[in-house]
Amino acid sequence: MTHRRKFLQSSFLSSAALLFGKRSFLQPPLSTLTLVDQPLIITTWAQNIKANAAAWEVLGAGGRALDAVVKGVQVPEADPADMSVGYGGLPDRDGKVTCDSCVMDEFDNCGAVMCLEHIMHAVLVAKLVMEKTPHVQLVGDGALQFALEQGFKKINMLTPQSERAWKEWLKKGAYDPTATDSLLREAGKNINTAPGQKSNHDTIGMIAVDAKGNLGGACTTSGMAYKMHGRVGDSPIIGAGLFVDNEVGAATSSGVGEEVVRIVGSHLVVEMMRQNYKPEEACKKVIERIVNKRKEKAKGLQVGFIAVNKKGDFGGYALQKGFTYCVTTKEGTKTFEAKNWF
Ligand code: SD4
Repeated sequence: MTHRRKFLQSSFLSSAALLFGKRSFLQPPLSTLTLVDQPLIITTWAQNIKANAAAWEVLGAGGRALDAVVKGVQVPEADPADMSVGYGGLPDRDGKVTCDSCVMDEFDNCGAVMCLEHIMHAVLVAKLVMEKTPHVQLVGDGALQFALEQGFKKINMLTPQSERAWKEWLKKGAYDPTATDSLLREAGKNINTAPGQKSNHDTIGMIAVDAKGNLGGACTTSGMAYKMHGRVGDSPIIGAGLFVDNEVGAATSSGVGEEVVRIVGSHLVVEMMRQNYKPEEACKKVIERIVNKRKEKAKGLQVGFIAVNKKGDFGGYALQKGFTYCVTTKEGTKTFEAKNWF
């Protein structure tokens, strides 16, 4: 899919260079500083239109892609009705809500937290890891310690609703992480359904192009329901759950994290776009990689990717039916169902 947009180039390069010249972060080559007059947000799951609306408040006002996505993904993080992201997320098998989150900007700066407990907005902690530490990833107790030092409040992330669902699950306690619950339910399949999980969407991955033509992305989740304590999926891993390359494009994923990590999925999607595949084709190539590697097993898995390139083309592709995404531009928000392999 292509969005018509005007690119205003080179005359702005020197002022852009001045603008960014004082930043301590890494800078992109000047040739990538292209001004685009139509910003765009693309987000996993059609139901995330409220998140897109929040992100658009920043992007539509000329703000930076990174700031927009960080604002947008906080919507499901704070929403107890969303049982796969942040507050009220389904817990691990020990009843602990552990969150994974990462961000990446147009300068290749990135930050992540993994297995973070007790903090509503993991994405804000990930952003501070990027901005205030010499590191990219903080994990578990160390991530929590950093968050508390930064002034975040410790809260109970397990809502009565998610606790009820977990207790229901405990009656059987069987965990076979072959596919994500809601994805397969949407696809009309009955594999690995988590009892009590009402939410019909999963991890939020949001990527955006801003008015300057720069890219940014965020991905945040409470991860696979009833996972082993300490398990980390693809979502907070730069290159797996999210990747941004300001010369090429950005991609993010939802689905069974182990399968995405195995092939460093989002990075691979971006590399496909570097080889001139359009975003949907790039996502399909990477899904094909999973199919080829996992053979029969792939039939019981769900993984979906979305991507956007520097020109504003966007698209998505999934293993199974039911993977949706939403796109916001100045013309409004549209939702799409991705094509699928099986
Ligand atoms: C994970 N990728 O923790 C996440 C879960 C997810 O749709 O996206 N579910 O593996």
